Amino acid sequence: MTYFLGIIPYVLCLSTILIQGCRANELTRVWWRSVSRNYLNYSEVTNLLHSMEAEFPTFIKVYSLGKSVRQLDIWAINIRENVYEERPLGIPQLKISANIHGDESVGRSLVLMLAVDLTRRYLAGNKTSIWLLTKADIHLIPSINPDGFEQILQEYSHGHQAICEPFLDKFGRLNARGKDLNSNFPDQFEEIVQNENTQNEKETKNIVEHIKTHDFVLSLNLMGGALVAAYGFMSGPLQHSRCVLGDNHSPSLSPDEKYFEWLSKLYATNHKTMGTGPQCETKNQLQFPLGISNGASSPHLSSYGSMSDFVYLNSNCFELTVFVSCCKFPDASSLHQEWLNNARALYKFLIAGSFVGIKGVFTDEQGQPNPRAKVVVEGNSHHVFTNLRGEYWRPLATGSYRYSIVSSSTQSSPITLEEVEDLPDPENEVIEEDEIDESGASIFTRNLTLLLVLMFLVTHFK
Ligand SMILES: *[C@@H]1O[C@H](CO)[C@@H](O)[C@H](O)[C@H]1NC(C)=O
Ligand SMILES: *[C@@H]1O[C@H](CO)[C@@H](O)[C@H](O)[C@H]1NC(C)=O
Ligand SMILES: CC(=O)N[C@H]1CO[C@H](CO)[C@@H](O)[C@@H]1O
Repeated sequence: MTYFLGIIPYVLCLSTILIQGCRANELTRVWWRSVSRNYLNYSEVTNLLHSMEAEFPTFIKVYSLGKSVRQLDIWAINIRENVYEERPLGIPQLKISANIHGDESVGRSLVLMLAVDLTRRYLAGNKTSIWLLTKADIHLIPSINPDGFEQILQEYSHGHQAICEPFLDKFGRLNARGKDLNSNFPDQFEEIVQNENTQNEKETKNIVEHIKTHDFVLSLNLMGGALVAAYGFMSGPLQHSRCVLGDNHSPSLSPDEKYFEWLSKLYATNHKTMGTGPQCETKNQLQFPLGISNGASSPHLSSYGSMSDFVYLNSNCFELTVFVSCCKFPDASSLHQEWLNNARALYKFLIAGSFVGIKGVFTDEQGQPNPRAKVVVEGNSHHVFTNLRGEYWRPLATGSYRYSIVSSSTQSSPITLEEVEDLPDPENEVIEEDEIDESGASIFTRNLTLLLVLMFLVTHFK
């Protein structure tokens, strides 16, 4: 009898843990079903994100970048362990955005699926998810142009009619004032050409402000209408005159072409079909044999005033643009397959972002952070700068590099030789116990084992 009473606390504790675990499981299952089978409209997304935040406030935070022209919020989902606390020193901020053209809808769903997938895997104790949530500060922006998306969703009644002809551009591509947001950023060739379309729109201003107030290291923007990973520059000295639209586009390469090519290949080869050959049949110009291309070199990818060129040239962040589907607005029933096509590539991108080439914290002799110092890699004319906390991240492809940090206020660092290694596989990495958040749900599984062992002991040693 006394023995029986003794196990009651364990049974109660076990059932609490089981019930909590089941609830989390059931919730993520419901969320997954809704994001992977339908195009969610603005209010559905708003509700989904707020329930995710309410259920898992320790690692999900939802915020708005500001409003669109029609007063819809441009939502961002911030995912990181202890997300309510200040970002730990040295943890890079990463960003994945989509739907800058409102009709390019696959990326929007992929970003939502990624948010739910990271959550459910993290709760189930998946090593890659835990690794990412401890080693990176992830910001996901499903829709930069919510007005455009609402418009196309209304036209095509929840995706029951696919819009597959590339570059149809009939509804929803532009924002509510008829502007193309991906041509709305200041461009490096601006002085040569008058661009009346630059930097006027609310959405663009919100994005620029977001970039300036964060320390993003690597970002990915998902577009549609082709199947290719496109790297900068997206504009060249030729494209700006709008009459040049033939095949005479030439590549416009950044000083970091080697890195961008590596990153594009990482995406394309980890995508189910992107890297394996010509994809979109309709037009010859849409065939990219390896699934990668310099943006400016293709008339269908190039863009004057693009977000990705702006990001690279005006912040410490490197941005890749991936066109994720030939069909911009496929039937919603294909969304799950699109996830299967892209999931591995999206995870690889996040791993690449959490493992950036050269990184560190630059301090002066007193150990104070040294902001605005220039990180100079030999043989490369593009520089990143240390931020207010002295942190820096310099994306570089595998190889060895000589670099130094040049500061005007204090002594610069000596030239250092740094080996950039291959990407790690988090599944084989050791995560130190003290890195894992105590309130994190992976504890469910560990304590469950602990409790079962305890119960076994109690029942066998009367
Ligand atoms: C969004 O979807 C919900 C549920 O399907 C529906 O009730 C609501 O009317 C939709 N909102 C708009 C603006 O279409
Ligand atoms: C954890 O999730 C990652 C990313 O989806 C996946 O590649 C990996 O196989 C998962 N690990 C296990 C053990 O299932
Ligand atoms: C309730 C409970 O037993 N919590 C424990 C779960 O496991 C972690 C470490 O594995 C402990 O620190 C908790 O006290």
